[in-house]
Amino acid sequence: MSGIRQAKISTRLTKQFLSGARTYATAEPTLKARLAEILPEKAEQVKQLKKEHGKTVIGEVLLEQAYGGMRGIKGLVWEGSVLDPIEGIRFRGKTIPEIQAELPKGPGGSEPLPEALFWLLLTGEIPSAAQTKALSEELAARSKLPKHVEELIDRSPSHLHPMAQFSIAINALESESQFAKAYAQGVNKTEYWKYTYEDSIELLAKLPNIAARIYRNVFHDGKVADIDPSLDYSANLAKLLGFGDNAEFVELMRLYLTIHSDHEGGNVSAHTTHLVGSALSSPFLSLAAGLNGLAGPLHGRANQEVLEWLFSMREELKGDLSKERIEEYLWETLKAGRVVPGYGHAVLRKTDPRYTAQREFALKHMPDYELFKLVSNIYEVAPGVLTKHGKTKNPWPNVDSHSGVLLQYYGLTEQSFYTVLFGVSRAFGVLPQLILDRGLGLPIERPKSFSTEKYIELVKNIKGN
Ligand code: CMX
Repeated sequence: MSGIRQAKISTRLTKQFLSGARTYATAEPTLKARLAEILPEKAEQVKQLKKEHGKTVIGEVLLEQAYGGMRGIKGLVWEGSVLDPIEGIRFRGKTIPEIQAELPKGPGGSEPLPEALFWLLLTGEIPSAAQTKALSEELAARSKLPKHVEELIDRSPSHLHPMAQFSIAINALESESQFAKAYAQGVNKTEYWKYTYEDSIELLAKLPNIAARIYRNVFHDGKVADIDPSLDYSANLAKLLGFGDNAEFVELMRLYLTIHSDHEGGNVSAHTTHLVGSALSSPFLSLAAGLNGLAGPLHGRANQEVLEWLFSMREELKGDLSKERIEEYLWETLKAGRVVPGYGHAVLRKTDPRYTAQREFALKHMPDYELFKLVSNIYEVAPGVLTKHGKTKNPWPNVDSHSGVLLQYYGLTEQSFYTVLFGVSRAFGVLPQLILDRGLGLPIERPKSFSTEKYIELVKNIKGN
C-alpha cells in the first residue's frame, strides 16, 4: 500500500468501523478496517479473472487421480499460501526465512509473531509493530472462556485424547457465534465476512485458554494461569501452559505457531474447514471439523506418532543409536507394514522447509540434546532407506518429524498433547481463508462423484468401445 493511501486511511476513524465492535488503540488502520478496504479490490480481481478466463482449461483429470486421493487436481482457491513441491511453502509469496526476517517480532525475540502472520495471510500485507501489538491486545482481551466451555473441558475424562477434548470445546464455543446469530436474524450475505471475522478473532483469542486447560487438567494440577494483556499471543500460550518463565520456550511457540499455520488449501484440515464453512456453518463448527482431520495419524497426529516411534526405537536399540542400527529399525518398521512417521508428503518432494526452520532452532538452542542428535541421525539414514524401499514418492522429512523433540527439550514431554499445539497454529492459517471465502461470496462446495460402474461407462464412452 502506498504511503499516501496508508495516511488517508489512518486519518479515518477506523475505530468506528463497526458499531459496537471493540477496537484496540493504534493510529494506523485496524485489521478489520484494512480488510474492508481490500475485499472489494479482491472481489473485482476475481470477477475480472472469471470474466476473461473463466472457460480456460486449467488441467486434466486422470481416472487414477479419482482413486488416488485427488492428488494434484486443481480445483480449490486458497489465497494465503501456495506450496511448491521442491521449494516448499510460501505465505503470500514469502518463504519461511523471509517471514522470519520481515514479520514483527516479540519483545527481545527474533522469531516472528503468529498474529502478524494472520494479518499477512488475510491481507497480503505485513503489519507494523503497532498494528501487531493492537491485535495481540485484542486477542488477549477476548480470551476468557464461557463457563459452560470450562465445565465441559473439566468434565472430560483424562483418557479422552486431548484432540477430542479440543474439538469438543471449540464446537461448544458455537454459543458465542456472532455469525450464527446474524444469519438467524437474516443478515444480508454481503455482511457475512464481518461476522466471520469477529468469530475468527474470538476463536483465536480463546484457543490458548482451551489448549492450556486441557493440558493442565490432563497432565498437571488443573490450574491455569491468567492471560497477561501486555504479552503477545505465544508468550501468553506459554504462560498458560506453565512455561512462561522460559524465554526460549516462548520463542519456540512464536516459531511453532507461525510455521504450522498454513500449507495451502488441499490438506485435510484446511480443506475440511473450508468445505464445512462453505455450507455457512460458523467458524467454530468449521474449524472443529478441520481439527478432527488434523487429529488423524497421517496428518497432524504424526507429531505424536514420531515421538512414540522414537521412544520405541530407543528402547529396542538399547542405547546403540548408531546409523546402522537406526537403518535396521527403519526396515523393521517398513516390513511391519507401518509408515515411518514424519517422513513423506502428498505434495512436497524435498525436505520440508518447516523441518529445516526447526532444525535451525535446535542447532541454535540445543545442539547437544540427545533426542535432537537422534533425529539428525535418522535424517541422514531414512531418505536412503525409503528410497530403496521404493514406495514413497517423497523420502524426505516433513514438519512433524522435528517438532516434538523441541517440546521435549523444554519439558513439555506429553506427546499426546502435541497435535493440540499444531491445531492452535492451524487456526491462524485456515480462518483467514474462511473470512475471504465469505468476503468473496464463494459458493457451497460440491464436486462430482461417480460410482465405479459409472467410471467404467465413462471410460468406455471416452475411448469409444
Ligand atoms: N513410510 C512408509 N511408507 C510411506 C511413507 C512413509 N513415511 N510415505 C508414503 N509411504 C507409502 C504410502 O503409504 C503408499 O503406500 P501404498 O502404495 O502401499 O498405499 C506409497 O508410499 C505412496 O505414497 P505417497 O504417494 O508417497 O504418499 P501419499 O501422498 O499417499 O501420503 C503421507 C502422504 C504424508 C500421508 C505419507 O507420506 C505418510 O503416511 N507419511 C507418514 C505420516 C506423516 O508423517 N504424516 C504427516 C504429514 C504432514 C502433515 O500433514 O502433518
